Amino acid sequence: MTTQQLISEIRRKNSFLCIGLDVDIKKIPSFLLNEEDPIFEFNKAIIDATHHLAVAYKPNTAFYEAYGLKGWKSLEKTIQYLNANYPEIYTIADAKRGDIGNTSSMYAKAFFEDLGFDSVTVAPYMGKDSIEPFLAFEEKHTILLALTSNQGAFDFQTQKINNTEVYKTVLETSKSWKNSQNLMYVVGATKAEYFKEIRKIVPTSFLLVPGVGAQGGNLQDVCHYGITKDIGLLINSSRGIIYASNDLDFAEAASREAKHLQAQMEEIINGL
Ligand code: NUP
Repeated sequence: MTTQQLISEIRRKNSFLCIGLDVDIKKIPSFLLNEEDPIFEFNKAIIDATHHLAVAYKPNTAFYEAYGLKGWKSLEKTIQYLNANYPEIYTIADAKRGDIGNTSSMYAKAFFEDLGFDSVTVAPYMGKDSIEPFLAFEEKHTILLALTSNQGAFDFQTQKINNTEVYKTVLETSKSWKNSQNLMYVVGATKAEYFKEIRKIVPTSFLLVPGVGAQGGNLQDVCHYGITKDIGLLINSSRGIIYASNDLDFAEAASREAKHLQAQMEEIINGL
């Protein structure tokens, strides 16, 4: 999906919500455990109940890899279900890959060609040649970790090298890479005070913003400096939406939580 198509979908739905499909078998309703593929059935129900409120879904691959071959199958079925039934929805594989070029090209093939995701998250620290194989897929987006939502972001990302914070160097340097128009960046919602500085370096790039909901990040604070004239934000919530209930009403409860965030987004868009 192109950036323009994503922007059109955001406008059509008045939403820049991304729902995180981080499925923990211990947290899903117990009646689903009788199904042959409980994780897929859970995702399918969540997607069917929320697709009109969200523009993107983001399975974090860890939650699938943890269950081995079976988990990978659930991931494959989930992306196939999204692509077949809701092709207008943007998909993100939150896999945080990146390796020497030869290996990165196989990661890119896995997520873009084999699974058919629109984008994948990538760690920037192995540098340009580790990211180029992802950027070589011109119709896909590569989402670089810039300033993450966790406490550990202060260990390296905000430290200065040559008087510049490492996350700023990541943003600035990556802009010179081939096909850099297809880069997006991860910036945690818990770091709202950094968005002003970040927008000075990447004024129009899309930012994937996790950390709203369970991690305590605030939507309004992020939008204050983060939003652009084309919105430029995908705000992710995983646990805050998908585990709103673990009873028979789990999908409706997820939809209620998604609606709550979408309504706030609509208000913000209308106020621009
Ligand atoms: O900086 C990041 N913070 C973060 O939480 C980068 C991420 N990719 N994530 C992921 O976003 C995290 O691994 C999880 O999949 C999701 C946040 O989930 P939740 O806190 O909304 O449940």
